[in-house]
Amino acid sequence: MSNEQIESTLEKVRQQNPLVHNITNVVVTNFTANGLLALGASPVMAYAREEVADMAKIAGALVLNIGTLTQAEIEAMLIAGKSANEHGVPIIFDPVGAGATPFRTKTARRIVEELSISILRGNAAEIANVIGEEWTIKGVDAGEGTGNTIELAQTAARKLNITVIITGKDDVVTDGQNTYIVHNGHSILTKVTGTGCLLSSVIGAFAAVEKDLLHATVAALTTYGVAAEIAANQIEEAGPGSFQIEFLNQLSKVSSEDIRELGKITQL
Ligand code: ATP
Ligand code: TZP
Ligand code: MG
Ligand code: MG
Repeated sequence: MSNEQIESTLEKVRQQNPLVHNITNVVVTNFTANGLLALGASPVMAYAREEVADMAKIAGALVLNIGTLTQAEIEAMLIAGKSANEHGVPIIFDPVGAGATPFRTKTARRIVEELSISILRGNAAEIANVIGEEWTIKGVDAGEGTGNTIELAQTAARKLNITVIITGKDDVVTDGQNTYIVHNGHSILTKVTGTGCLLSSVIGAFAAVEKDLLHATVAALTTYGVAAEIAANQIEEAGPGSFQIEFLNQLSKVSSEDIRELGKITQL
């Protein structure tokens, strides 16, 4: 995939301002809305069973995130997801903490079974737990598993028949046939909560404007990683508080030239 394709997809997000319906966790709600706005998308959070079907059907993408799960939210996610499926709206699923508790693991598996998910994004431990592979996990952060993340992503994509992204220092994207590694990003992303969750919603914004999901995902990951690198460079040694703010600035500013200069993608 060329940098030109990535640039034109980012341009489409900024021109079309896609509506992204998020059913996400209480930790990251504000950061997610601000990150989507900065990028040029239009965020909405809607959780009530009474309205989620109506919201999902008018959205460009639906993002489901189980970070602070409740029984009521599970019901809302299933209603919203069925409506999205009926209306051809892509669903991005972030199985935060799958494997940490039986409630999360069971729910994550239920969501991939009962809904037609387009894109699954998580750390290696979460993806392994969604498909029932061995991996370790502590809380919502990745465990110390040393398995091969490329193989794991490909296995998950083939098993579930969807696009899978495993993030970490390098990000793996695969539909089971074609696989890309996006090398962009910065370690300070791990010091701000919600950078994974916001990424899943940003992928939603790109999937709303680009039907080729591999293409949409690689474009989202590259844009996000390049913005993080520029933000980290701007704040020098200031720390995670300054980074969080500067990252929002850079999501709004990251340009075609930046992507051309800094984008680092390998196709396997
Ligand atoms: P975890 O709970 O394991 O931190 P997460 O849901 O927060 O998972 P991450 O894997 O941290 O998601 O991915 C969020 C973003 O941070 C991605 O863009 C990823 O490339 C980037 N990232 C994570 N770790 C690093 C790192 N060590 N170096 C560079 N970028 C990183
Ligand atoms: N606890 C429940 S959800 C959440 C925490 C800390 C946020 C996780 O965000 P991310 O993006 O996976 O780091
Ligand atoms: Mg992280
Ligand atoms: Mg996460």
